[in-house]
Amino acid sequence: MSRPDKGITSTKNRDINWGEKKSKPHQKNSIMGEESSVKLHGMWASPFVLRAKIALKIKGIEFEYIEEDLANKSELLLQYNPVHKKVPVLVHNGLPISESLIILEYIDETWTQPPHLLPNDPYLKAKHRFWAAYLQQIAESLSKSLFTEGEAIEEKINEYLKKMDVAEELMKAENDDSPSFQDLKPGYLDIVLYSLLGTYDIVEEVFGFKTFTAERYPFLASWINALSQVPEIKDSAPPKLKLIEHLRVIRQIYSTSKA
Ligand SMILES: N[C@@H](CCC(=O)N[C@@H](CS)C(=O)NCC(=O)O)C(=O)O
Repeated sequence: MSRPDKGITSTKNRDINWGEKKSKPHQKNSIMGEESSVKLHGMWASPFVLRAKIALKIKGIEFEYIEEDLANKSELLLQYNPVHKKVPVLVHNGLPISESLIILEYIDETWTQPPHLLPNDPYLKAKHRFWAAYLQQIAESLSKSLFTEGEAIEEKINEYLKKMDVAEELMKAENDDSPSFQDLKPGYLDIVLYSLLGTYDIVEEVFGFKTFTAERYPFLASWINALSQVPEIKDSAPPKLKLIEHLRVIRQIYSTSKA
C-alpha cells in the first residue's frame, strides 16, 4: 500500500521554512490570554536536556532555564522527578514532565502551532518514533561500554558499527537520499539524531576509539552536519571544548571508581 509521503521518515509536508521562522519574534506563551510559565531544569552538557532546549526554541516558546548541579540536586528537582531524579524536567504552569522524549511530545501537543515536531500521519509518526528509539538504544549501549570500557570494547564497537550500518542504509533509502527535515525546521527525529550524534567527532578525542565516522556513514553525517547549521541547534549546543573536558573528567571518575 502506498503511503501519503514518498520518504517514510519524510517531513516534507511541514509548512514552515527556516527563513519565515527565523524572522518571527518569540511568541508569548499564553493560555486563554494569560501568560503561562515554562521552566526547564537541566544540565548544560546533557544531550537529553539539549533535546528539550532545541524543541522549545523551534516552537518559539519562551522559557526559564534552571541549571542543576547533578552532584547536589535541588529539592525542586527531586520533588519534580522523584522516580528518576534526572534532568531534563520541564515544568509547565507548575506541572512537571520528565523524560526527554516525553517532553518533546508534550511540547508538540501543547503548543500546536507549526512547525510540528512529529508528522500528523500515524504511519510516518510511528516511523519517526521507531528510528529515534533504535538510534537511542544503540547509542546508550555504546556509551555504557565506552565509559565502563575494558571488557570486549572492540567487540562492542563492532556491534555498534553494524547496527549503525543498518540505520545508514535504511534511513537513506526511506528518505530519498536526503535528510528528513530538508529546508524545514528540525523535528522529533532530527532532534534525537542530533542529540545522540551531533558531537560524534569528539568521541575519539575523549575515549581514544573511532566509532561513528563520516566515511562510513555519509548519509547520516551529512544529515547531522545540516542540523548543526540550524540556528536553534547552534544556539543550544554546548561549547565543544568545554564538553570534551567534561567528558574526560567523567571518564576519569568511572575509571577510578573501577580501580
Ligand atoms: N531517559 C532520560 C535520561 C536523562 C538522563 O540520563 N539525565 C542525566 C543527565 S545526562 C541525569 O540527570 N543524571 C543524573 C543522575 O543520574 O543522577 C531522558 O531521556 O530524559
